[in-house]
Amino acid sequence: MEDNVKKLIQYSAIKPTGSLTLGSYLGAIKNWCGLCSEYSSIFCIADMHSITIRMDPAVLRRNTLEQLAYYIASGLDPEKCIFYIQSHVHEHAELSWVLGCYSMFGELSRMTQFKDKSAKNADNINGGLFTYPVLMAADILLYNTDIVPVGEDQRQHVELCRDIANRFNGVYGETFKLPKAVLPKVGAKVMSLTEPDKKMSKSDDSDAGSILLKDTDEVIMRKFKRAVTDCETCVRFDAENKKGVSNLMAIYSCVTGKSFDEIEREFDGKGYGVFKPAVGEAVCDTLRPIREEANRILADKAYLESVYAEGARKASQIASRTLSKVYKKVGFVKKP
Ligand code: AQP
Repeated sequence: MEDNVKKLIQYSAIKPTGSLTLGSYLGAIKNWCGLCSEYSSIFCIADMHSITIRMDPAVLRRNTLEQLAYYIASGLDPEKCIFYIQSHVHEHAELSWVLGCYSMFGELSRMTQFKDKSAKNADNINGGLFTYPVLMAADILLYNTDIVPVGEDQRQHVELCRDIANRFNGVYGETFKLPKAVLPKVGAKVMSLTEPDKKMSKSDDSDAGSILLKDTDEVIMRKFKRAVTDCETCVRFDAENKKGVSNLMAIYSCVTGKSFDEIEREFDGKGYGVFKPAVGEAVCDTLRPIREEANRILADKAYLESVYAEGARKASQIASRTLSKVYKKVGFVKKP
């Protein structure tokens, strides 16, 4: 990180609620990789965010390590980026409490994800689900973040983070930088293959609509062959009326770099029987090397531990400076 000191900072996180999907990769991780040379980079595995839904502790532990392995296997370099596990840096919880006192009930109630998750987990609408965006604001603000590369679904939370930071700065003077959400041009919202009205998510009850980064080629091909399309047979981008096909085109465009026009020409007159397996193969070619590298990294537990231990040390250094500044501003007496 030494030679990155003067660069702007990119910060992002994913919660290990399940296995990473093609959505997490195209909407977030791939974008992170592209920005790494330009930005000083900090990436978190947000395990604290994960317990807003009920998680089996063993599964959460496994997902956390698996996620770190996939970050590295996707091309993010631990020598150049900071990777850490959120619960290893206690400042997140502490800043979250302070920021909660500058977050309004009304604005938190308006968060789309809170409404969606409440509907999905009607028997467990807990306080953590409600204050999730406050913890996310703390995550971002602790690291003097300039940009937050996220998918479309997280844009609203980054906007709220700016509002909270602005409010705090208004009361106590310039304390937090105001971060900006950065979204990929294509792939900002990858939809489910079986229900193209719904976002592809890691915590879906059924994984038929989601491509997991750890899926084998065979499973990926099967899922694409079964992807929902429409009763026409032409490969044409129309996000309103041809949701399934447009989603497949967006995926194909992301993994091949081809424009929608090029894709339409490539599959002109060929029908979905040719198009769907072609998308599947292109995705297999992208994910195979990542999966193989992640499996290799996962087998080396000592290496993984050294990465997240070093990451926690570096992250804590930055986070503790921000928290001390905040504690001083609000009037807490300095601990001797
Ligand atoms: N389908 C998607 N298309 C584009 N981007 C996506 N992201 C997630 N799914 C898609 C982006 O990846 C990051 C994941 O962050 P997260 O796991 O903390 O939040 P999430 O958006 O709630 O992701 P999931 O997969 O839907 O998780 P669950 O099922 O646990 O709620 C974010 O940048 C997100 O935008």
